[in-house]
Amino acid sequence: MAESKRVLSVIMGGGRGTRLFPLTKERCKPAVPLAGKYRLVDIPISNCLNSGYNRIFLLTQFLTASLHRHINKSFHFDPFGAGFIDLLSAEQTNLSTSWYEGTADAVRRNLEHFDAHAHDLILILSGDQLYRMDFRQIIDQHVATGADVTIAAIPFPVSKVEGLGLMRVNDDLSISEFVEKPKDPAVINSLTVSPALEAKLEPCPEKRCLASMGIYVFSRDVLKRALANDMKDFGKEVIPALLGQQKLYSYIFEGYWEDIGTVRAFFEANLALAQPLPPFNFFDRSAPIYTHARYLPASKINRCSIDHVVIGDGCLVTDSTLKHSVIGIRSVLGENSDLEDVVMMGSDYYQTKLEVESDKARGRPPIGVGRNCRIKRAIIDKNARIGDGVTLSPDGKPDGDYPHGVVIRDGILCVCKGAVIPSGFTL
Ligand code: ADQ
Ligand code: ADP
Repeated sequence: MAESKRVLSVIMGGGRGTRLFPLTKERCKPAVPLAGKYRLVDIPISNCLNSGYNRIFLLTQFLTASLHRHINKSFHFDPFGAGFIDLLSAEQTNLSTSWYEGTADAVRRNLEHFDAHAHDLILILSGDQLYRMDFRQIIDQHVATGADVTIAAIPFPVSKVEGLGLMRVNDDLSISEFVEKPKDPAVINSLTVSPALEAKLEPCPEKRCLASMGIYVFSRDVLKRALANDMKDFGKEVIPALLGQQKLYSYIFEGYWEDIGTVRAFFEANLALAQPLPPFNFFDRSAPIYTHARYLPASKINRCSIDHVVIGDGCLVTDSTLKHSVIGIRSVLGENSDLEDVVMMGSDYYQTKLEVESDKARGRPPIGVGRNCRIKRAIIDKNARIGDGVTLSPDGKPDGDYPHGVVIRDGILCVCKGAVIPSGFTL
């Protein structure tokens, strides 16, 4: 049935990404590296491509150079399949001189770009979530129910619903109530899943609510009418305004789904990949996650102790102890260093032997982690230079800015992109 409707996908690439700062200091959210070799945007793009929807718009506005490079290098479409990924950055027009002022505003300002392509339905996706979904199923349900709008909804434990839109649904999955990010426990309690619906779901010991995943299917005309005003946000304004006016249905998704919009969520979602059985499976070949094919050499590991670690291509690690960590592409680690609970993003390029020697002669550590370092509970952003004998851990320290490009955020120590940490530094 999915083939009977023509679908355009729109990925919301993010506002300023302040909750992911400092990872978004020099790049926009979709370009943030993930799982040692990917970027956040690869997830929604791969879900679209694996579902057969290859006409994709990516809406973004800040620091887009690195995102443009990634998209251009990674996703190429043959001329016969009509596929594309179009990056739409906020731009000044005759009608507007400001930035996108929210998700609905971003979509509204690009409606004319969508209109240039034949379509019946628009699939709106978040750019900062880790999940695998076959979108043909939500599209099929949207068509079968005759819905105007379908919202993907996940049954989520009450203890984790803070910051999410919650809904109540009827037996036929039509939405009867929607509250954006309720804080009041009484409201949250009043929205818990009914026993009748609970009986149809996979069992869970905790009370649950149906949470919006921020994934919407809109029929083309409904979207236009819904945005013919000055509402800024889908969750806050557009969806509540449509309730009772249009046919709103939920599509229930019971797989793994993680919103990775904060430093803590980003850190935990990455480290979860190092678990014995990760909740998100990058090894599933039936729906691969696509990214830039770099043709790097295989990693070389010399005399190391390695326990539950994901290692990207092209790394060089010697005489070190790595535990429960993700080590990104082109990482170089010196002798006798210990890393535990570390997400190291890796490097954009290799230094030549000459460059490393010249760095050392100038007292500047080369890119990577030096010798005799102890690093715990940290995110090391790309191209960071960590000298010898450096100790880094956020334990017992408050969130805030520290010397040499170190920031503690959500209790996790972040070494900023390109930071230079001198030998002997201890935090
Ligand atoms: P949030 O994620 O908090 O809640 P929002 O800030 O609107 O909602 O962001 C949605 C997506 O759009 C994110 O990927 C974000 O990066 C992106 N985005 C935000 N502002 C943007 C802009 N100006 N331009 C381009 N992209 C932008 C929403 C729903 C909730 C739901 C959660 C699930 O409102 O109901 O529960 O998603 O994560
Ligand atoms: P980020 O991962 O932080 O978004 P960029 O997209 O800006 O990084 O950089 C990635 C690309 O830039 C790499 O493919 C690499 O080829 C190139 N690059 C970046 N810095 C350098 C450098 N100093 N020397 C050579 N190439 C570089």
